[in-house]
Amino acid sequence: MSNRTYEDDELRSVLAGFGIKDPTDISRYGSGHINDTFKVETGAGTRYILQRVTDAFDKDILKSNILRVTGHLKAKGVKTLEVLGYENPWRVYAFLEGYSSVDVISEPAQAELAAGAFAAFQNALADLPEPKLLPVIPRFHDTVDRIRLLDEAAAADVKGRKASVAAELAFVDARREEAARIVTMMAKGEIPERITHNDTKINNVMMAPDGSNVVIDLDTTMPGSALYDFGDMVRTSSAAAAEDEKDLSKVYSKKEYFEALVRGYLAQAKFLTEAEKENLAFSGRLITLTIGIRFLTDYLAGDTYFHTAYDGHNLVRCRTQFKMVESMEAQSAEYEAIVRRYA
Ligand code: ADP
Ligand code: GN1
Ligand code: MG
Repeated sequence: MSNRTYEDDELRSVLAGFGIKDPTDISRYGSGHINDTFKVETGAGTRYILQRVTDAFDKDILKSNILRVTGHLKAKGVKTLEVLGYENPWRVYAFLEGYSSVDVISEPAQAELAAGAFAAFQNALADLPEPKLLPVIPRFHDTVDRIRLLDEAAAADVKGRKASVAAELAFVDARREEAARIVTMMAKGEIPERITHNDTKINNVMMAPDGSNVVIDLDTTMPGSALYDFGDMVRTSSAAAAEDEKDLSKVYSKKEYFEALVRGYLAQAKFLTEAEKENLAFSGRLITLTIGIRFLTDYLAGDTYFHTAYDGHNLVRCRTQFKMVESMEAQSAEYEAIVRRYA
């Protein structure tokens, strides 16, 4: 998955530094786009997750945030990632035995469970003691700023790809105005800042057969909006197909999954204000547009941020996101009605 390769010796010496001296197998793991993740098997049978964190993050802020967030959750008895060692840029987590994640949902119950898990996560962090968590990446979900970065990448056109994405650039152009809605409301104080996860895609919650779950990928847990968390659930958990499905006829947002998300989220997110509830349905479209813009920007910039498996992968992902946006736009009235029914 990653564009970077590692020698076995390098990984073994990193593990030895963490006191893990008997690895029997070290292999690439999961389908995350950002960090380099390995599953480590040992002679004693204990398994670990070894990760090299991306250079795109402020690593000192990241380490401090992760230790504070996991420490707080653990102290409250909420099952979370167990940090066994952390020496930038490497860290080791206990392997979550008995839990698994999916990339695409296959039944509404999974969507309901994931939404409840992320709402409970936000609840559990609401009383994290001061100081505020710092952003590992500033303006992470700021759609206006993401469009500015897209404009810059298109102007620079370092790979000569701009001409081939005229339709995608026009798609963004047609939505510039609505892209500002949430950032503007937050700046005016009309939508509150909360501690949020900021990367609520479905494979960032691990589930066990008994229905218990663990929210993982805590890298972007920082001040944000609950709407961004809900929106990213809609992007990934209401999708009928994978994020990089090439056959766009298979790509759409499923109403029954959306409804399950709303049900699961509103059952637990009792903290939501009226303004937040009024923007829940819109947030799905907005975040999906934003992530599509980020894939397109990375495509224009030469695929430097997201891991890609083949040439053009980021453009495929962008097109999938924009198809999802269109699907949500077409169902907008029904989605608004679903939210009103549960709110
Ligand atoms: P990225 O930021 O690149 O998405 P993640 O932290 O989400 O990295 O990890 C990538 C994948 O590795 C996850 O989607 C999950 O499948 C798996 N994973 C991560 N942490 C653990 C863990 N502690 N136990 C088991 N699997 C894990
Ligand atoms: C990345 O880390 P991962 O693969 O769970 C990205 C998200 C995007 C997502 C798109 C830190 O998530 O913001 O929505 O890819 N994470 C970061 O699949 O940029
Ligand atoms: Mg992840």
